[in-house]
Amino acid sequence: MKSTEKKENGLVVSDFSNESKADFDHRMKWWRDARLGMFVHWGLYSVAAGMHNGKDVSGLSSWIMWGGKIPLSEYKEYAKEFNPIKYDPDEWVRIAKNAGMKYIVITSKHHEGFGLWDSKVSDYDVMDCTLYKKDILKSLSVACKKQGIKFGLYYSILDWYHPDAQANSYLIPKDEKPDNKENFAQYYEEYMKPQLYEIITQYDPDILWFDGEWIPDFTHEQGLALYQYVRSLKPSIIINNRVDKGREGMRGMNKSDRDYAGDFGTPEQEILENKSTLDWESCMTMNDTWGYKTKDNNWKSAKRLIHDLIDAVSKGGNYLLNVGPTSEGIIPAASISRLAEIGKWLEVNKEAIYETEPLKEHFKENENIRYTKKKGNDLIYAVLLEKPESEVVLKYVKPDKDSKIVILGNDKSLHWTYEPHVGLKINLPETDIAEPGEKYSWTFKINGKEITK
Ligand code: FHN
Repeated sequence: MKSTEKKENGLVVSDFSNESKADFDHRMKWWRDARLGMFVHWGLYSVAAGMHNGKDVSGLSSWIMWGGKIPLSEYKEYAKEFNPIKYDPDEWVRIAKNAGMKYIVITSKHHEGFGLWDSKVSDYDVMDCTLYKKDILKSLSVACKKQGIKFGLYYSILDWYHPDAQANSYLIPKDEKPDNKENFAQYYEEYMKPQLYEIITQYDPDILWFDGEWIPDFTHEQGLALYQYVRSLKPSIIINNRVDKGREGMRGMNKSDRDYAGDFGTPEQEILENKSTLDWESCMTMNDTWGYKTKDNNWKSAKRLIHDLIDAVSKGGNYLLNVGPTSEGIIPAASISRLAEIGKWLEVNKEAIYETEPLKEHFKENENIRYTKKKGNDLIYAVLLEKPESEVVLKYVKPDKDSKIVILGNDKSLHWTYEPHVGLKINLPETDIAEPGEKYSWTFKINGKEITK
């Protein structure tokens, strides 16, 4: 074994800290090109759906055990009602693909501690305590592979079920919390890592999306070791920065006080204000909550979702858009209709999103214009978020001499002029560009170069 390796329960755990930039870029390539994924929050909280004992519980539906101060003995009863007879993994993957999503990340185990697979180290899972008794992760993994989209697993370090992880629980007042590091270390070694071994070796995920890393008992040293452990199980896997302790709140990027493990930052419910030299992915809900919540009908418009995608991609980020299926396994109709709109928009505009990178200096011209650039050539896209007037002036693009400029979805070559002190002036066609349904953007395709300072 190399000096950088050690054996753990028969697994040779390597040290990937010195991965070359070329190897890192190779591993991240599909993920960077993908740009758009589907997040799925599904668990016992989907049965509660924001209510407990007939009363609304405020806050995130995936936090109802905490928000409702529900004792574990009472909360476990929801497992008897978790029976997703309408769950159709092939249909879920079709919905994601039709929306132009290139990967799916599903909660294997959220903070509640309930597993959507048959774990050998736990009886708190879909096989041991529900009527359903089928391996949800397996069927979704198979459906993703069959339909050619990447498969990811979310795993919560925070666990409100396991007795050795309880000191992080809401039930113990802060000043009464015991020093639980020893017990948590046991949970980490004898429960968490075996579960990760199970879900990685059995379902072959392309992404491991950790969460719940903020708890006091979980340490930076454990985070560093956890990254190496997961990469050793599948060297090509991509792991978010919540595997360690670097994340700076909901902005999701790592603090700069030291090196932290993790391949990409995870802004949550927000999009970075500017580009970053690091990889990042904004995870966002379509309404106000992650898990299904009967009374949460505060749905964002398709226009807002599409504009968020454009904004993230213009700054070099990915967009992980969430759905919260019901306990029967149905993705809400309001989510499906928005995903269909996103898919229709991408059918026309996908070349401005997939396999793109930000411009060197300018991701936007003003609040109404975002730029993207095709990787490896001089194709620049100026995406107007609101309907332009009779002409558009772009200050940061100089077209190649004979560049044909079109609006995606219409092959009509537009008249344009370029003067250094004015910029690129594009005349719009008199007649509106016919396109089925609502128009969410006007994407100008330009062969040219960015004008930098
Ligand atoms: O507490 C979780 C929440 O339920 C949800 O899973 C989000 C998604 O990133 N993460 C945590 C909140 O930051």
